[in-house]
Amino acid sequence: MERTLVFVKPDGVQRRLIGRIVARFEDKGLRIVGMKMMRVDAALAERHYAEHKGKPFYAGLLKFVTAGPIVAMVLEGNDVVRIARQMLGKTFGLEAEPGTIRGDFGAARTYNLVHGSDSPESARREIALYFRPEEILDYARSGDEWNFDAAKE
Ligand code: IDP
Ligand code: MG
Repeated sequence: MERTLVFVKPDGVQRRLIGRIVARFEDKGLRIVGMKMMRVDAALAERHYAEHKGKPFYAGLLKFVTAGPIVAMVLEGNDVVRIARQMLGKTFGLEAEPGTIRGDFGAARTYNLVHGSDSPESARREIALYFRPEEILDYARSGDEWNFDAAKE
């Protein structure tokens, strides 16, 4: 099944939104197969956001994601990359639709609460940056037969 990397950014942790953000993904029926609180150091931030190097917001972005602990998750589900991105909403809370995480919890143009991989390729790359293979657990939950389409399992 497809996997994606999602994390609650430092602003989400500081604003005490960890539980409410994680609950969104649980409510959606997605399976959390890895989760940890960690600190992003400068080296990891630079690797993760390499595509943004040279952009005006790059320095601020590195400062933002390294400012405090994050809560990183690997989510699993059919089409989970697209689904998680949809749940995040547009990049900034002041544009994101109500009903999305960014749309419901934020109104800023820099702090945007959550990260989500933007493609299956990015997800593979990013999961490997944040998680060791043994930190990702292969398991089923009782009731998963009602969450995931049998044909796609
Ligand atoms: P995404 O997180 O919605 O995929 P990207 O364009 O990939 O958005 O940018 C990565 C991150 O860089 C954003 O989540 C945000 O934290 C930050 N960022 C992007 N554009 C800006 C900007 O114009 N000003 C400040 N920060 C930005
Ligand atoms: Mg992006």
